[in-house]
Amino acid sequence: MGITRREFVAQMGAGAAIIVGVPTLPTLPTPPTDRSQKWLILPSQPCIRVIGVGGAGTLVLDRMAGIGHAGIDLITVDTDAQNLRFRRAAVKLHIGEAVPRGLCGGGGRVEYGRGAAEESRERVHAVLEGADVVVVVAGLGGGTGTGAAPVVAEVARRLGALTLGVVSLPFEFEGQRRRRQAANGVRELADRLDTTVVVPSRALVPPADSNILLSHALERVDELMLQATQSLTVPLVQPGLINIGFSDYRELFNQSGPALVAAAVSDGEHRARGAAQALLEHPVLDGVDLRCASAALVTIATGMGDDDLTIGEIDEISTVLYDRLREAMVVLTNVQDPTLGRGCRVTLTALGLDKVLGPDPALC
Ligand SMILES: Nc1nc2c(ncn2[C@@H]2O[C@H](COP(=O)(O)OP(=O)(O)OP(=O)(O)O)[C@@H](O)[C@H]2O)c(=O)[nH]1
Ligand SMILES: [Mg+2]
Repeated sequence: MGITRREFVAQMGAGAAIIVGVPTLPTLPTPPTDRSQKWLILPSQPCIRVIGVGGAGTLVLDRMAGIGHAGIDLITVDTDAQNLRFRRAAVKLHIGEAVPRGLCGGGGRVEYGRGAAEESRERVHAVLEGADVVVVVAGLGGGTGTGAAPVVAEVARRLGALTLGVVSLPFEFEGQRRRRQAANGVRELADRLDTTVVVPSRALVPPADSNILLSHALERVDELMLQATQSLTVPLVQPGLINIGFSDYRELFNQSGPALVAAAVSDGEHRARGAAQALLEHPVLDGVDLRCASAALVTIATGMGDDDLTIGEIDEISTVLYDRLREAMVVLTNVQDPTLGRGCRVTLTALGLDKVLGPDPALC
């Protein structure tokens, strides 16, 4: 049996715990048969679970946990028990205990990550059961994320969840072996995910920027993976005035294939147009013909959400972006992000980019 929302909330309240077995779950009460009793019918909200796999995936989830989005369940999965110990997600799943080297990660070996996830399939199943949407987050190139993420995606898909991925590709300097492993990983994931958002790390550090510290470069990757994960999930749990219903959402992401994400922030008088224009200059979109996108999700975030976004600003953003997206089906959403103050952030997830990214991801 899977984990209910109630159990997630209980886990959060009690502080995070490493799950070592399939949990026993509380059973929900049956509806009253006596007509004198009344049930309060609340609009049902889809169950969204974000699952970070391996070192990079679990770090991105830490950032999400720091923001604290109500209604999104966070799960971290790793072969590295030490890493899990420091992560903040409500549910932590240590995989591969029975595989030799069980406590300290996969050491870059994809077979190890895959074997660990296979051995723990039942527990992965238990933490994902009941989810309507599963977002798998991982840095590709290493052992655990690359090996285990496809197994996690397969479990989620078999459970009938809309299964999305946010994955990073390695930097150039990480070497050919990691890049090859990542390229294989993307191919394996593509067969199991409805939509795979790819974050090409090396595009985030253009040659002119080579003096950047490694830690800052990694932060850029973390940040874009976070924006991607948020834009796939937050509009569903925090509806703004420009809303997306679950059926539209499902249609948008169902078997949409490879995707790219870019985000930009601007403030001042023309913050909306400024953010949209900066977004199109994002290095990830350099050389990408957005006319190839079959669809796109545009998320507009402002400090006060609905109380802080004008029709004129929405118009400005759509005018700038529609010009580049042309025929794509575009869905607009807006969310609140108090950290933006008076600023405005626009995030674009361009879907169906088979011609740009597959089948051999040239960006690896
Ligand atoms: N965004 C981000 N990416 C990282 C970070 N560290 C490593 N990566 C990227 O993610 C890839 C996989 O690294 P990890 O996630 O550490 O590896 P793992 O999946 O835990 O695999 P093993 O440790 O080998 O079992 C690397 O090749 C890097 O490209 C980080 O701090 N942030
Ligand atoms: Mg690791």
